[in-house]
This record gives sequence, C-alpha cells and structure tokens, in this order.
Amino acid sequence: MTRRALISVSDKTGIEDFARALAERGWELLSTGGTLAALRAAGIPATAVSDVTGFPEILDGRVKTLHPAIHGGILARREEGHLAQLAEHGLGPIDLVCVNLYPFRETVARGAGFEEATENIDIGGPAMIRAAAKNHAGVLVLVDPADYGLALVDEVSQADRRRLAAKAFRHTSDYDAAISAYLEGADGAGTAGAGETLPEHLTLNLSRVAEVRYGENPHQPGAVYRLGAERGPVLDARVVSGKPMSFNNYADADAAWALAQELAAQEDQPAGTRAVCVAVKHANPCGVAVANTVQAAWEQARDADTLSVFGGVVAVSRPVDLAAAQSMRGTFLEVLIAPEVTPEAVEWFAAKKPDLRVLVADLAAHPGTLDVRPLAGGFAVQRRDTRPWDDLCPEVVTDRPPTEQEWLDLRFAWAVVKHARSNAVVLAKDGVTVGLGAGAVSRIWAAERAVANAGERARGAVLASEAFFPFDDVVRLAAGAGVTAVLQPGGAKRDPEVIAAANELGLSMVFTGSRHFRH
Ligand code: 93A
Repeated sequence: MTRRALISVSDKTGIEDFARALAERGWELLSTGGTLAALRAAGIPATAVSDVTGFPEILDGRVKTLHPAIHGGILARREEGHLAQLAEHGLGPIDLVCVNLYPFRETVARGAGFEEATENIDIGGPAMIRAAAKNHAGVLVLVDPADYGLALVDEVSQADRRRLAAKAFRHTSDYDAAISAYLEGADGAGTAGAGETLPEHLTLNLSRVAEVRYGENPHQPGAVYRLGAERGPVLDARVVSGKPMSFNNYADADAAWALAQELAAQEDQPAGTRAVCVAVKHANPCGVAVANTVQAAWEQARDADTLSVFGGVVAVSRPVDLAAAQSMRGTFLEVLIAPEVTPEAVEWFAAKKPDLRVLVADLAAHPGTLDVRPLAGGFAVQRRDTRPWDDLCPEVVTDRPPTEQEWLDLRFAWAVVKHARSNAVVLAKDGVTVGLGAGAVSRIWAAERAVANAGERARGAVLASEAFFPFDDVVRLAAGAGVTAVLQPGGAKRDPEVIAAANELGLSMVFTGSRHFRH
C-alpha cells in the first residue's frame, strides 16, 4: 500500500529536498496551503489536505487539518480492528507527520501586538505532532529538519521512532511554555509590585540550551536549561573565543553580569563615560570597580583582591579593546564577558589565552524575571531581586549625614552587597571595593572578613550590609578600622543602640528600609 506523509511546515527549511526524496521513494504527500504551494512550485506532486478531508480550510486557516480524516489516519493503531474502522469510513492511514509550528516566539520577539501573537498560536500543528508521537509505533513524527534524513531509510528502528516522539513532545511542550509565559507576562515583566504573587500555574518547562561536560563537580552530570520563555543575558550570550563554558562558568558569569548590569545602569555619568568591572569568584563578587576606562576598572577590580581574582570570572560594561585585553595578560581568568570585544582583542585572546572563554552579552538585556533555588526533589521560585537604588528612600539616622563622596560610595557598595551571598558586608572607597565578607553565618564574621581584607584601605571607606545589624558590634568594628559611613536596611530591635554607637563614634549611617538576602 502506498505510504502517506503529511507535510505542514511554517519553517520550510529543507522541505523541498525532503519531499522530493519521499516522492521518489513512492510516498504520497498530503499538504496544507502554503506548504502545498511551495511543493507544487518546486514540481513535487502533492495532494491538498482539503481534498483528503473533503472540507476547505476555514476561519482564515485556523481550521485546516483538524478533521477525522487526518487525525483518524494518524491515530489508528496498525492492527486489523482500527484499520477496518478507517476503511469503513473511507479513510486511510497516515504514516509520517512532518510539522513545525507557527513561529510564536519569533513573532513575539519582533515586538508584534497581542492579536498577531495570538494568531500565531498553532493549534492544528501540535495536535498532529502529539497524535503522531502517541502513535509512534506506526507513525514517524518529524519536527526538526535535522531529522529528515532519518525518514529516508527503509526501516526506521523502534528506538529512533521513540526518540523522535520524545523530541516531538518536548517541541510542543516548549511551545506551550512560551505561550503561557507570554500570557503571564513573564517575558519581560519588571520589578515585583507590592503584594504581587507568582501565578499558581507558573510555567516551568525547561528547554536545554547548553551542554556542559559535568555539573559542579566531575562526578555530577549537568546541563544548562532555559525556564519557559525566559530570556537571560548569559544564556543568550555568544562565546567568541575559548573553551566551552562549564557549569560553574555559567553560574559565575550570570552573577558577574547581573552586577555589571546593575552598576552600569546606576552610573550618573552620561551613558558610556564610565566603565564597570566586576570580578566574581564562586558566585560572589571579589573585586568591583568603576573607572574611566575598561582597563582602569579591570586593574582596580583586580588589585582590590589579587588573591581571589585568580581563576575568576570578569564582567565589564564597555567594549574590550586590545589594550584592555593585554592588561589581563598576567591573570588566570576563566571567563570574560563584555558587551563588545574588538576583533583585535578576540584575535589576541585566541592566540594568547586560548582557554579563556570570551562572551559577548547584551548589557541592556532584561536581567530575567525568575530566581530558582534548589531543594531536594524540587525548587523554590521567586521574582528576581531587581529593586533599583532609585526605589529606595534612604534615611540618614545619625547626626552627621554622608558627604557627597560617601553617598556615591554607599550606593556603589549597596549594589555590590546585594549581589553577594548572605551574610555579606562590603567596604568600598572611591568606586572600588576594598574589603568583602560574603557567605558568612554571622554578620560580625562577615564584617570581620571585610575589614581584614581591606587592612589599611579601610581608612576612609564606607560599609554596606545587605541586612540589619542585630547588635552594635559591626558599627564599633567598622569605626575602629577607620570606616566613616555605613549603610544597612535598619529595622532591628536594637536600632537605637546601633544609632547611638554610630553617633558616639562620629560615623554617618543610612537606613534603606530594604533587605537584600541572597542565600
Ligand atoms: O491554524 S492552525 O492551528 N489550524 C490547523 O488546523 C493547522 N494545521 C496545520 N494551524 C495549523 N497548521 C499549521 O500550519 C502547521 O503547524 C504549520 O506550522 C502551518 C503550515 O501552514 P502552511 O502549509 O499553510 O504554510
């Protein structure tokens, strides 16, 4: 009996060659409007689906293949009973379904309006793909041009059929995830409003975007996934030089880029006049600087902690040119991310630092909306902490207000401490971090670490803490080391004692009213 293939594709890549090859092997081709026209224009004989169903495409194409003549032909088990039923109704089996869907994601991505986006929600396509995948024992389902060649062999193995079916369900599930994320507004929503909750049916379908050799350690397999239709500046970055990214590289690059984006957006200067450099080690910032050039920012961030930057991940907010690239010569780095890397710099990296992964990412990209924390057997999900400095109402609680330079440094230190693991304390001076204590189990230990890190550089520095001080110990330690201004959320029971200590020691202190835990 002549085998029948149904071909209905929006992305027509490779379809002519494939259809011709099928026709040459004796397949009968059934096709929908646009695909049929493309095949006939290429001189490939094909039957219109409407001739099979005896029904025209209606509702501007919304209903073209949704018909028992199509779905019966796909879903019938290849056994006597089902085949007899088909025959009874004058229908025949369909043995191959080659479908790809209306370009919903692409339509949304180019800024189309709601109506156009809605029209690009494919209904008939997923129905055929799912039907064929369900009945994969008898029907081949192809959703990716890369698999077309597989169908041209005489007998496709059951293992291959099953693999294609799994891929088909993944295809439709990613597609639905993109639609629901769009409808939920998770494709670019901003800061969480007061009282906002996450939707109960939040879409957490995963699509794999990158392979990594292993997870956090070599004995753990790993991979990198996209959550629903989320965008991510690092997920979407281009690797322009170096080795493939590792699991830890992704995590660190993500942390570095998020802080670089926040600091770049915070700069008072006209766009592009100041450069930010963020060095990250094990997802914590270890040296951060704002300066007039990328090279200067990098050198200051590096010198902030020359020990920790070794093997680190570095993000910069402005293009990396040859001079900036060469200034990284003496430091072993895992990853560099920038909005642009000049061709000379790429060439230099490829020749002199072939292992360094060099990524180009979009500084203006939405930083992503969701934050996921692993739990055994699941995960906790929240909106990302994207609250900007401008949303705060900082309140000076001491007799002495901060000087102009202290304000600048406090705001800078606040951004850095927000991106460090709790408990975190940051010391900064003149747009450079001089001491960092992160991931500590008590606040005083975080402060002690930061002060010890800074050494003499603590004199005249400011201190920021991502959560309040339960006691006045941090203030006393800071003042003893020469810190002049402190920023913290406030809100502790002993705030009056903490404020009194600051006044007694001549410190200036600001409450932000906003905590930024990052566990
Ligand atoms: O509008 S639909 O949801 N209704 C249908 O019955 C239907 N059948 C196939 N979209 C439908 N399709 C889709 O049309 C396919 O998934 C494919 O993406 C597209 C191919 O249309 P054409 O052959 O006219 O270019």
